Amino acid sequence: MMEKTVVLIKPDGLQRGLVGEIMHRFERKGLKLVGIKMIRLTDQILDDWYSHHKDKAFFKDLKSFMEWTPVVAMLWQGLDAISAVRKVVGITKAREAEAGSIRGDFGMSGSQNIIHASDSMESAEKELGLIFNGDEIFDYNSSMDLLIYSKDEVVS
Ligand code: 3AN
Repeated sequence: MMEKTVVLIKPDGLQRGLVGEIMHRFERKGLKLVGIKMIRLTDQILDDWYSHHKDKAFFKDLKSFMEWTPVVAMLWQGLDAISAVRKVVGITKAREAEAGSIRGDFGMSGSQNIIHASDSMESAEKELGLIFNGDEIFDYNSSMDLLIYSKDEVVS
């Protein structure tokens, strides 16, 4: 299914100068960039964003970490993009993440783990709504589509 997924380059990724490297990986993978902006996350956004973590001991630290600097928010589109992007990102604890993934190649921490990616259709929809306005999401044809997908995949 053609999906959109939300990726955030977290404050540590921005500070470490990994923005270009991370975008390059998604571009080479064949995902299509349909939204991008820099945004400073607020308590209000993060309470909603991480509502599943609100009772965890690390919640307060997680919020202040995410508010440390602006983040780079991106919307990537592709066939089954949510799971494809999660594979490129790697598992939460970066020091155990598979080599070749972003966290596996660039991180050691389970909290300062460089990047966020939506983990389900529901979270992708929720996160998209928290970050992007309708006019910040772009639908366009890319000539790459015909190289990246077969004809029957492109129409699916
Ligand atoms: P992921 O980002 O891999 O989807 P989640 O949704 O379980 O992982 O966690 C969201 C964020 O919360 C993580 N990216 C990380 O920054 C932080 N986090 C998760 N688990 C822990 C933990 N045990 N200790 C500290 N921070 C954590």
